[in-house]
Amino acid sequence: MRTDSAEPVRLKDYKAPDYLIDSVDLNVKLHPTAARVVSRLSIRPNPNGRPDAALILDGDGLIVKSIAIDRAAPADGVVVVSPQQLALANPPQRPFTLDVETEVNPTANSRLMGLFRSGSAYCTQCEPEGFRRITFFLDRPDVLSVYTVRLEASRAEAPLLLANGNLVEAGELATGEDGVARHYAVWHDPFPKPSYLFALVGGDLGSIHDAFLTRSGRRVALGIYVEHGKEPLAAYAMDSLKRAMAWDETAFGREYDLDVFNIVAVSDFNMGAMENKGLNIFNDKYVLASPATATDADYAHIEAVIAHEYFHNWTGNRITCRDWFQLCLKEGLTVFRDHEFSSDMRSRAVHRIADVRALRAAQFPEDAGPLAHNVRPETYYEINNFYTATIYEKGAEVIRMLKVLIGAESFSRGMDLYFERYDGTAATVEDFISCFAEASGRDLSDFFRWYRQSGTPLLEAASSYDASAGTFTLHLEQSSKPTPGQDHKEPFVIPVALGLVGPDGDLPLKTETDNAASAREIESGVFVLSTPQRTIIFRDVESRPALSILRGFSAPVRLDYAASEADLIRLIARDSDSFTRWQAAQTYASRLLTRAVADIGAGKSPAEDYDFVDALASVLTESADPAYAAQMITLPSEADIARDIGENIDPDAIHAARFGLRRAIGKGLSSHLHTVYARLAPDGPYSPDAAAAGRRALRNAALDLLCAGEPEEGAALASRQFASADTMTDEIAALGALAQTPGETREAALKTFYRRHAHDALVVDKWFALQAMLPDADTLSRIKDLTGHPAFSFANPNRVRSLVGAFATGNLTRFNAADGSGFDFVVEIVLCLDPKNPQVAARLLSAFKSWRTLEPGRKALAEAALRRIAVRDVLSADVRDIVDRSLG
Ligand code: 0A1
Ligand code: ZN
Repeated sequence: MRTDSAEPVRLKDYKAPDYLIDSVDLNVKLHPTAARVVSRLSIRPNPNGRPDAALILDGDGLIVKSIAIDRAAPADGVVVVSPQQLALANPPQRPFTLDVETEVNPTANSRLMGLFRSGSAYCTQCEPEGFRRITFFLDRPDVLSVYTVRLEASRAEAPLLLANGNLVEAGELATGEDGVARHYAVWHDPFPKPSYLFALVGGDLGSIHDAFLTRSGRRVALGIYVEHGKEPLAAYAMDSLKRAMAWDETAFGREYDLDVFNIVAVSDFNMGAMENKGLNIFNDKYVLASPATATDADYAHIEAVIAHEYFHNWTGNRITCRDWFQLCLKEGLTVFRDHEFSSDMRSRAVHRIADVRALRAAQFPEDAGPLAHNVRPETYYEINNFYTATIYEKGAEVIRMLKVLIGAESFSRGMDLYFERYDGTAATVEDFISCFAEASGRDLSDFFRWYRQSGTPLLEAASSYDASAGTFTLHLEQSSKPTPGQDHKEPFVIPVALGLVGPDGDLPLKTETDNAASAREIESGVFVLSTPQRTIIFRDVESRPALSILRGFSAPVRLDYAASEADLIRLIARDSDSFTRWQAAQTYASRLLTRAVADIGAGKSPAEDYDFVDALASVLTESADPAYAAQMITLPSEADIARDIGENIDPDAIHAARFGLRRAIGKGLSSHLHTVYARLAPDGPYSPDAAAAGRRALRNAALDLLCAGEPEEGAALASRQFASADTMTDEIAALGALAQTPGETREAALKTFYRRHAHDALVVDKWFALQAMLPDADTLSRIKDLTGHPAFSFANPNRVRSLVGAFATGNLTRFNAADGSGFDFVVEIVLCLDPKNPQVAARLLSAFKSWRTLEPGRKALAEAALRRIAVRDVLSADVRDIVDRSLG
């Protein structure tokens, strides 16, 4: 719990540790309520630390049973212990050992940090500060130690005993007085690692096994452990793992380094997964899949998360972070790597669009609101709250920009240098960037502002065409609004990839400049804006071109460019860049939707636009890639529209406007949509691959529009699909389509879906989420009822996220209901969850991050709801931090 006087942790206060811990020997006796942990630490003064400093080990709620220094009981007063700290005021100034025995209660651990239970299994989560809930330690990422872990448990309760590294020994123990047959296993991890990468698992689990031969000939035994009976559901995860291992060798030259790589899936987990050395622990949502239970999106997520955690072995584990301010060093880079992997496994164009949609949905609002923070933060109160879209997704975008800026070759040399120079160390973002400066010979100090300044820059573009001179002039300006603690921003270094599109496609880029370097830069199609503004003149342009700007989304900025509607139509038809072609359709739709919201607000009915509908018709008839066409016909989300409008948001008007445009497109494109729907009917055996998934995506996008345009015919199609679907993708899409219309059919379908899948918690989560996102007026009372459903539990983070999380982040109209009922509900849940699982409570509360953009009535209600939390005397540090910053 944090008091109001708590001081933040500051980057500028970083000091090397005064002591190092070379090795850790842990002996863990698993027990449901009284697990014993005996730890032997080999400690020595750090030559780079302060001599004679006190040694203060972190703890969190630990019960101490015994302590020894160099195997002897310390004299009175030598060691001062509390549940939160173990302190030696005058530790030996030479190498010594410290033995500490602690007791913890895994069953009572509802925070799911440290040693806890998921079902009957024991598992751990130590990032960022969970190891101190197991034993006293210098629980900071720059203390690297070699771990040997002996695990002991009842054989019946936990026949499986896993820890990091390689298994060195295992065996039976004499049956104790209690008649329980016990056994043990010893694991050794030769790679020095920080405590946050420690893991153990004990339990009775099923498994699948495979092997991977690295390119230098190491045979790695692969295991995935799941609940008994679920083994076949782990096959896709195993396949993804092998592809990720092979890809990392070819794309980044990185090989796996232990003899074993294990993954354990558990159903109670705060996050997606965790990259513990050699023993990844996963939320089972990112492991288990079958065509009948997982959607295509689920398959894509499994592939990405399996790869992400595996890639951490080099970016995170072999090279770790000096301190938690450097979190993006491992997370942004690893997200960049998993995006590249998924792009290579699937359609790069479609993947880029999906990534940008996700960035705009999660990161842009963060950057525009009270929770905005740097990609490399400089202060924090609670590090748990910094596992954010900014650190992860924007962190990845920054690296992507770096690659665009210095080119693929220099980028690759920089990566090699980084691996070579920093392997085995705890590094900083400066260390990382210095490798690219060296590899490219470029000064990247201004580029570093992306790490030091928060907020999404606005890129304004204006153009003019001079027919007589044959010139096209482009003026670019950047500006950045103040963000918390940063009133003034220096210009960002923004790579702007662009092209000019004529009636038949791309035009050659010729510029009017005497400066050869600048001409080369512009003719390459990537223009670097590193000053507040710049003008480029293109010559030999025969007719007014359409500007295709920010190709591939070359920088994480907001773009303001008043393209004519005719230009947008040309880009939709002709742009050679698949991202800007899609963006042109989104921009057009967003313009129609923004106008419609204003019309609805003024009591008028929105005007229809046939040109846009015609352009989408051509997409449907001409596009060769169904997955891409699906993206093209999917309108901006309600949250996208809210962001484009930016202030004085009325979510109900946005909902009505979007529904109106969907209906207009559904009606206007009816025959095209019917044709697509019929043409893409499932044929042949199921495949999770991108091509098959793309066909399903387009067919279901067509169904969605048909249901909006022709409710009765659409519902008939959806009912048929719901009855006969043999994939979860098609089944949940049909249910979603039926759920658009309140009434008996919807309720009957919801009941059927539950009956079909009641035994599968992950599928029931989809059922919770779908209902939580219904725009109907009675959704909140439905959700309240569902919190009492036998399949729901506040103790399980997946359940909470699928019901309450989906409501707070995915139901714009009802969460922001005009009477404040949505805010009140979420606040009530946050307060009730906080004492049990503060991390999940705080995450839920961050759904309020855009409250200041709402219209005055809703804004006042949101503020009042937040204040009800803020006035509480007892809050976790996690929730206190989010509520204070949200109101700050
Ligand atoms: N490093 C993990 C994310 C993670 C962070 C904290 C956790 O604690 C509950 C769990 C996982 C990743 O990037 O996948
Ligand atoms: Zn990660």
